[in-house]
Amino acid sequence: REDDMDILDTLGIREKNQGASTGTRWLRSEGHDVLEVVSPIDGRRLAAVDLASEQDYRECAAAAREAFRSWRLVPAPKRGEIVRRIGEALRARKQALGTLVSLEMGKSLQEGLGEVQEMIDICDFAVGQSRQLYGVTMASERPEHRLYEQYHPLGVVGIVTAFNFPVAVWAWNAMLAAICGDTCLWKPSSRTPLTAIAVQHILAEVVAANDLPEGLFNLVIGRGGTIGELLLHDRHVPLISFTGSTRAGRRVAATVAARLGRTILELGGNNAIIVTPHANLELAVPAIVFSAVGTAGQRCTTTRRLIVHQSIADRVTAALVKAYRSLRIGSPLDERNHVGPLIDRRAAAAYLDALQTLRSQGGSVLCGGRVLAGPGYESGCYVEPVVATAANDFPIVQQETFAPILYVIKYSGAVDNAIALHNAVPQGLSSAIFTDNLREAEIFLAAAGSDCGIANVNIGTSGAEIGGAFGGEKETGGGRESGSDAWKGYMRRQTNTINHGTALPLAQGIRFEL
Ligand code: UN1
Repeated sequence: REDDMDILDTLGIREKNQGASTGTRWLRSEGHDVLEVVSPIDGRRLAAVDLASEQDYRECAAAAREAFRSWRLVPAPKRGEIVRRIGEALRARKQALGTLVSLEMGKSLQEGLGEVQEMIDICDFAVGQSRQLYGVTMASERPEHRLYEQYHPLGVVGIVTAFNFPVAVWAWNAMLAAICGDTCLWKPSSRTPLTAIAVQHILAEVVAANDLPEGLFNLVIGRGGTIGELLLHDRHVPLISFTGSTRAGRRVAATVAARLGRTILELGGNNAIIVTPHANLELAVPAIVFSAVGTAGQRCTTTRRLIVHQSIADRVTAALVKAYRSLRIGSPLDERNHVGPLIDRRAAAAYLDALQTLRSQGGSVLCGGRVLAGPGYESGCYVEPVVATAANDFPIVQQETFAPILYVIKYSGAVDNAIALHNAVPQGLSSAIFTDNLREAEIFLAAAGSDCGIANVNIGTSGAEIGGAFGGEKETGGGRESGSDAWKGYMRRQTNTINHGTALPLAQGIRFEL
């Protein structure tokens, strides 16, 4: 407990914290709401935050616009050098920040540290990318003309993140935005404000040490209904990158589209693993368990459906139930535990609701199903991971419940039948197949296979590396973040035609003579 308080102190978290900052400056306006932050581990109060006011938002937004004017002129590799230093600062704080992620959000310490590693990885990626903001040169149809394209900084990027990856998803966006010459306005989840404040303190050191403009990285902690709405409607914010539920994402998409702004949307997933008769179950079973119960089922990439061939369904289910019975549930700071708490009691209530709905729709729970009480579980946020039987078309199975509930669905016949079930949900984030059969694997990856943004073979649905583009189709929103060419989303493309001749030929052979 004292150690935990030391960690807060090391990271600059005080008893009471300001909820808005332009970099090194923390804003203090009058009349704001106070948010008490409680750990889902044991219900203990960690600290308080003064939520940003409308005035604070306006100050941060103005600072972001002003900083953009100079930051866009800094050569991209020099911007990369700053991101490299941010990566160094994160390396130095990995243990403390990873522990705070666990304390505030409740994921296991291993996963908390992994989340900070994901931040460091995207910093490294962005440093390299800063020398590779490539546009291409095309062949002009006109003589003595050159046709090419270039990428320019876009402006202020609004980043709205969720509680489940309170810092990594910010880093995916902000580190790319930074090398692209953009400035950032970050609205973290109001369920995980302290990790955001800790990151802002780390950034402040880099900003101060390198004489960077105030307004490069801005933080505004407030409620969706107020600060979120200001951000969505702000016509000086050309891009909103939003991670959250499909329901909230619809509102974001509509609001930003109405002002013809851009969005990157990372919304709900309803990820499945297909297990065929050709699967190596030694690999499949632990992969399914990690994908389904890791982060207590609160990743957007969590495996929620298992589509298993009927000939092996009983064997796989029995192995899963056995593995689930051996899971240790408890404080995520104790490394012996596999499963920590859900984010809050509301999430635990939603878990119970989903199970009740499942039963009423004809499913049955094979193991788990209780919210735990008693010593170690006083916060009321710990739940037993569930394996349940279900049909793919149950309304509850069509929906994302942010809790460790795995629906086992049987298929018969060829792999095409499994793929048909797999794709028959509204969401399209991540997917996987376990098979050692080449044809099955390739059918799953081909055009008529998985309809998700991520499709894996012989690994689970969660735990993507930062090097690939991350995102999904259908109700997942279509956005791509992190690796590959996701950086292009943070820049504006310009096509340039240059005439170095002495005549004025027109395209399409049009003649226009004066
Ligand atoms: C999320 O759940 O919002 O692929 C992101 C994964 C992590 C990121 C998940 N690297 O599971």
